Amino acid sequence: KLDDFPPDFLWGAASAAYQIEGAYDEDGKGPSIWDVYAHQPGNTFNGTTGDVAIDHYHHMAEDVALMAKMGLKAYRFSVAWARVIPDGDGAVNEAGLDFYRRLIRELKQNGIEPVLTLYHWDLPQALQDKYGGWESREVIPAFAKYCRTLFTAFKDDVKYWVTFNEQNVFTGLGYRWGNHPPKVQDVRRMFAANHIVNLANAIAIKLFHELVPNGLIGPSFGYGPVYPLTGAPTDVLAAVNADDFNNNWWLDVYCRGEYPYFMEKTLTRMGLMPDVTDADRALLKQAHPDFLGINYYHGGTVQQNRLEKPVAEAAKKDFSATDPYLMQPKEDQAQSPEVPMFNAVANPYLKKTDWGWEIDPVGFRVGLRQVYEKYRLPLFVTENGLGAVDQLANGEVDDQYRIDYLAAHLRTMKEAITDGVEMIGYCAWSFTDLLSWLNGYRKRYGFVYVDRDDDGPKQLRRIPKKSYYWYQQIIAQNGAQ
Ligand code: BGP
Repeated sequence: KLDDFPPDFLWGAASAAYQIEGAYDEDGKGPSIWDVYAHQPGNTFNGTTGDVAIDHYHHMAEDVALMAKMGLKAYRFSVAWARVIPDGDGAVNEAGLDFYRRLIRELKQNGIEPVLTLYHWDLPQALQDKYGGWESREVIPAFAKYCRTLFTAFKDDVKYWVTFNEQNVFTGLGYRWGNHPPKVQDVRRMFAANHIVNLANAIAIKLFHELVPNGLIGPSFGYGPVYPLTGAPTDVLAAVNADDFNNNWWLDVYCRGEYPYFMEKTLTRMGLMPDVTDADRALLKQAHPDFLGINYYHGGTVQQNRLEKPVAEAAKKDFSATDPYLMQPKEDQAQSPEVPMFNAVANPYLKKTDWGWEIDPVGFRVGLRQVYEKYRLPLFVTENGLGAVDQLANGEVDDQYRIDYLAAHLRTMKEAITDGVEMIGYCAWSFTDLLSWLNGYRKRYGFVYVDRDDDGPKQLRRIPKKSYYWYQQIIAQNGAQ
C-alpha cells in the first residue's frame, strides 16, 4: 500500500568524496591519507586510486541532472576535509569550499535534499603526519574547526548532516586489520582511536546544535544484527558477546553517551579499555544525535568458542579481507580478544553475493527493529546496496540482480516501518558506480554505470542501468512495488 511509507520519506542515493570526485590535487586540495595510501605500491587492488575516480568534480552538473531525472529526493555525499582545509587545521581553501557550495546549490535547485557527511575516511594527511591521526587528541580541535567551517557555510542550505561514516569499519580496517590507512595492526590502538573519534563526534554534535538549530545530525554506523548459529545457550551467549563487540561498543556511546557496561568491564579485564577521563565521560553524555544513520549490508552469525580449535573452519574459509563487516576473529589470538567469547561463522540459511557478503533482507528488518527498540532515535538508512560485476552490452546494463536485492530490502524496510520504526529516509549505495576501497572499479554498486575500469578512465560516460529506471518508478510511487 502506498501509505506505508511516510509522505515525506527521503528516497535517496549515496556516495563518498574519495570514491567519486577525482581532482585529487586540483584547486588547492591537500592530500588525504587515502591519496597517500593508494599511491604506495601494493596497498590497493590493482593499484587503483581515486586520483580521477569517476571525475565527479568535473561532471557534477551532469551527475545532478541524472539525479533530478530519476526523481531523487535526497543525495548523500561527503566533503573531502583536505579540499576545504588542505593541511587539516590551517587556512580554509575557498575554491574547495566553493565546489560544495555549487553542488549544494545545484541539488537544491533540482529539489534534492543534500545529506552531508563530514567524514568519510579521508583524513588530511597533514594531520596524520603532525599529530598521529585519530590516535591523538590534537585531531579533535582540528575536526571541530573543520565542522565549524562547514556548519557556518551551509547551515541555511543543508538540513541533514552525518558526522562519521562507519566509525566501526574505518577504525577496524585502519587500526586492527591494517588494510586501510594508517595500516596499523594493533587491537589496543584500535580501541584507543575509537575513543578519540567518539570525543570528536560528541564535540561536533554539540557545536552543531549551537550553530545549526534547525538542522539534524547523527553518525552513520555500519550495522548488522547478530545471530546465534544454533539455539544452544552457549551460542546464544556468544551472540550476546558479539553484539557487544560489533554493535553496542559504538551505538551505546552515540545514543546513550556512555560505553556499554559489560564491554567496559571486559575490555578493562583484557587491558584494552582506552583511557577515559571524567571530562570525557561528561562530554559524551552531553551530545545527543537527532537521528542514527544505519548502513546495512548484512548481519553476522556466531557460535560459542571451540577451545580446541579457536577459529572455526567455516570462519577461516569465509574470512574475506574485503568484507569490513565481519569483525572476524583471526588465528592471531593476541589480535582477537573476542576469540574466547565468540567465533564468527557462515549462516547456513543465507546466499551470498559474488564477494561473499551474505544477502539478508530479513536481517534488515530485525536490525532496524532492534536498534529502534533500544535507542528510540529516528533512523536514516544511509547505505544499502549490492556490489556486483556489471556488464555493459549494446549500450545497456541489465542489473536485474540489483533490482531483486534492493526490492527485497525495501520490502523488509517497509515492514519495519509498519512495525513502528520511525524512519527518515533511505539512501541506496550508490548513485553512480564508484571506487570500491579494496576492490577497485570492478565491484560496482551504482544505478548509473560509469565507463571506466581499473586501468584507466576511458570516457567516463554515464549510462543509467536498468535499476535506475526501476528506482525512478519506486520513487514516483513512494515505495510501492
Ligand atoms: C561501506 C562504505 C562505503 C562503500 C560500501 C561498499 O563500508 O561506507 O564507502 O565502500 O561500504 O563497500 P565495498 O566497496 O568494500 O564493497
